[in-house]
Amino acid sequence: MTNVGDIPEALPGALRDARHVCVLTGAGASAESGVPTFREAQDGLWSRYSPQQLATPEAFMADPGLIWRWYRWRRKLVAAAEPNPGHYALAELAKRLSRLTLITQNVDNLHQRAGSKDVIEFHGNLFVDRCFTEGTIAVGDDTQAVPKCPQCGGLLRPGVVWFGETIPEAALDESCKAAVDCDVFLSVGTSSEVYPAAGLAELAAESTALLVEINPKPTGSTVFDISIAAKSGIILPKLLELLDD
Ligand code: BV8
Repeated sequence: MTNVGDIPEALPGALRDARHVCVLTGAGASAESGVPTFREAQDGLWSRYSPQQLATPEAFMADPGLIWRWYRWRRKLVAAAEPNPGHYALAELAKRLSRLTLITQNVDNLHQRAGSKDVIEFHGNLFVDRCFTEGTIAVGDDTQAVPKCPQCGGLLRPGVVWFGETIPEAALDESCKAAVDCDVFLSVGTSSEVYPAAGLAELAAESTALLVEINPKPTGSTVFDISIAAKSGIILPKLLELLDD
């Protein structure tokens, strides 16, 4: 059922009565903060690249300098962005509902900056550096075009999960458990194209959960009971308001 822009009457009550709500966010949840979504054309210098080409270990090994320039451009852009009303509403929902698990595909730290706690970072974090060889978190010299690992002297890389890389085990395990256990699965601002993140909704669909997606555009996913065709920065604060009605 697609509701254009409005919230089905049963949804606030379903959230209020839920023992456990699982929320998965994607790049669309940060769109109203001015952070380009993953598949939107990138602007300027980066417009000739597809993020999927750049966000890979192969691209990093081929030209670590290029990849560091891209991530540093994104760090600057995201650091200048502010959480939007959708981020704040999710942080508040977690305080008001019995139990809310927040899983994000985003690497922009905006949920944490909006006050969300225990965020499961399914694809890592843009602001963390890791040793490319050891995988350990490290702090390099940011003045270097390609920072080096202070422990082993190897290359440092951004602490995100690239295409072709596995999801951090704890994040994957905790996310699957929440998807299976939840009474409501709320997907916010994702095209549901990237796996295994997109598989979490399919996991929830195998149980008795109510599945809801919030996205102004239709996604290819067929597992959702309710699709709200609207922006998350509009709908999530409205949902919060309706909780008390
Ligand atoms: C892996 C970090 C095992 C980096 C990212 C099946 C099973 C397993 C794997 C695969 C599979 N099929 C294919 C694969 C491989 C691949 C994959 O899924 N490819 C896709 C392209 C088909 N998956 C992997 O490689 C994953 N690893 O599975 O390991 C393995 C190992 C080897 C070989 C095989 C398997 C790792 C994937 C992680 C990649 N890293 N990010 C970085 O950021 O630099 S993914 C990247 O895509 C971002 O994290 C982004 O969040 C994520 C998903 O995209 P979305 O968030 O949905 O963003 P998108 O732009 O697509 O959509 C935004 C949506 O928002 C739109 O629908 C739009 O309408 C909506 N929107 C816009 N404005 C708003 C809005 N919504 C609400 N409000 C608004 N205002």
